[in-house]
Amino acid sequence: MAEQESLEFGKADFVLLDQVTMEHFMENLKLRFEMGRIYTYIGEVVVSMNPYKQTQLYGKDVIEQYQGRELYERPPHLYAVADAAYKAMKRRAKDTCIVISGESGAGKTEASKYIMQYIAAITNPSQREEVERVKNVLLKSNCVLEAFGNAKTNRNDNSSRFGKYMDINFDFKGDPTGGHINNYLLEKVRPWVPSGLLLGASDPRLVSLHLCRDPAAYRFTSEGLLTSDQSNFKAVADAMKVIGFSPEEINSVYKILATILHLGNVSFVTEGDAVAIENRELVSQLAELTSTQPESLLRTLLYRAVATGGGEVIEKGHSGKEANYARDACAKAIYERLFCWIVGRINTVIEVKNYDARLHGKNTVIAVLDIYGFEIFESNSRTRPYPPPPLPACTGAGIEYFNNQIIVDLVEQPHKGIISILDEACLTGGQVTDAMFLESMNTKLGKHPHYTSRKLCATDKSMEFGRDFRIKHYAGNVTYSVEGFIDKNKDTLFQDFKRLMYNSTDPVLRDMWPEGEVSITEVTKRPLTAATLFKNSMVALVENLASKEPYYVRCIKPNDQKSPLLFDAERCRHQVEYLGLLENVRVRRAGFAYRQPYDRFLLRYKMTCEYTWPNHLMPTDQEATRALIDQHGFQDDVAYGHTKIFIRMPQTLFCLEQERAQLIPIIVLLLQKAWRGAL
Ligand code: AD9
Ligand code: MG
Repeated sequence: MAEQESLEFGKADFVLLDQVTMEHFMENLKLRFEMGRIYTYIGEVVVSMNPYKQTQLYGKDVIEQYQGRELYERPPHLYAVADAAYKAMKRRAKDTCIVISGESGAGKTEASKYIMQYIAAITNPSQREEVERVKNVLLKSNCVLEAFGNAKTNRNDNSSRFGKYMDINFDFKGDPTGGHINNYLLEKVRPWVPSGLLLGASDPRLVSLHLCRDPAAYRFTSEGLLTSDQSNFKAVADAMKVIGFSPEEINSVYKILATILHLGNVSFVTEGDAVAIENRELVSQLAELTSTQPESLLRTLLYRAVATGGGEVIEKGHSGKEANYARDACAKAIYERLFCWIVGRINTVIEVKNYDARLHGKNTVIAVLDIYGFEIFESNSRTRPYPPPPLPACTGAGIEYFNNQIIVDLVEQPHKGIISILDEACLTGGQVTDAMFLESMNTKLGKHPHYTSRKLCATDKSMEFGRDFRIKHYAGNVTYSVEGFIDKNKDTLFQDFKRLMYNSTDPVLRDMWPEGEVSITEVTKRPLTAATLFKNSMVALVENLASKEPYYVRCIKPNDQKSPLLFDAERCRHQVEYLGLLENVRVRRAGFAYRQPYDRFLLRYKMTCEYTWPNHLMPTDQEATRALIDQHGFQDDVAYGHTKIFIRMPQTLFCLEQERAQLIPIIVLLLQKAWRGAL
């Protein structure tokens, strides 16, 4: 019997709830979680609970159960959504995207990997060599990107510090021919050096990198924020080889990682007005690792070149504070650019080459988006004052949509929005502080209905500090701290440093700093600020997604203890609220949740109706479908399209499924009898 019928597992689709209330929703979510049913539908949306334990849900046998099936024919699963996206792409030549959302630790990255594994498993039945190569690179790329881009946080031991958007391209046979990865918002509060990658290396390699095996010896690794351990050193090195990184490139990557670690340990002493480097031996090691001149490196750490109005260039010494700041900014920049270089390098290996659409038909795409969650509880000082995506909101019986435009405007309207105010503060020159930025927001946005701050609302004790401001998002209030906004937005990196890196004789390092070519007197145009770059990348992402048929996975974290047993009702309820899941259910119930081509519908259910079994004699499949639906009395729950039947409630499908399941053994028996009679 299909899982849907078994009440002990709760409702497999929230659309089937007796009443659409938070209480009913939560009851069903809890019951299913406790029964190990981590996936539940809302129509075609998958709600996924992080089980925090290994399950038997992803074996080869399970993959086979979902391949080529319709969504509701099997218990809810990520594989069903992956298959639906794949079918849409293959049968209808639609570009599709699977959007995976949820907060940190909710299971987005795991879900994206299962989806990719599913697609890899069901494609290339004829084992074409080139397709196998592409699939292998796509799968291995996860391992490399995670090693370089994930970190241990208190919310997730393997937290992605970057959002990942991956396109997988398919040929007319439905086999992967290539792909493209975009990464967003790499976390740069500090460089996360995957020291396991280094410290698991062989002794000779460590010696050549001037490293010791003890993470505590390095400022950037001493606080235990690492995910990569020694055991995955080899896995990552192997993955890089499979992807096609040359031994020289891998060598450069190690040297660059070592550079970041050593750079973090450079310390400064102030002697009168002058600033000097305390541990000078590091300078020559750094010069060796970066293939640059020690004198140039030393100067870059202590001075910056400034262009005067007359086109001359003078050198200005850093203060102690500036030197510390510049050192960390450089380390972060190296880390970020290394990561982007790795992504770019993977892209060159998987990019679709020589695809001739005239010969092979349209090149279609499935995109998978895993972008890290909206961290609603944390005081959030990232330059990321972004609203969650627009979600439908409901009032009474009618359905209205919350117009998120007001929040979007608050954040990004030219001249008036938060980003503009931030950019303006950063570009005025002189000593601008976070407090001045907050003051400026208070003046300009004080009357905005979705903005408030501690200063504007002094009685509100939930905003702890004077530096807090708050945006009233659709999903709820989010308090941000302005601390660090200015620095992060300026992303100050001195041109001297870029030039030094560009002049390195290490080709990888040089590749990472193309703008280092520009001389100091030519640098007149201000670079775009971090917030503006981020906004632009989000606009491009949204435009891209809008051109594709979307499928959604909403991930929920059951508790903060990473426990497989605990359903923390309060935490779950909160996520259900801000993911807008109840509204999703209402929208689904009001509309037609399921659609299926007539021929496929008949193939599956024709045995349930005397007019269609074994074959119908009507002029069209549509008429035969009507006869079947009428016989069951489901007329009110369906609509008829040109090529498809539209069904509102999953209940209708489940009834048909149930009847089919009861009839099949009888039909098999009859066939066996007939067969024996014929012998
Ligand atoms: V973050 O925004 O990158 O910080 P994610 O990506 O949402 O976060 P992730 O997928 O990394 O979370 O999941 C966190 C941990 O939960 C994993 O490391 C697993 O230990 C655990 N997890 C998540 N999904 C599953 C699953 N389907 N089966 C078993 C899971 N364990
Ligand atoms: Mg993740």
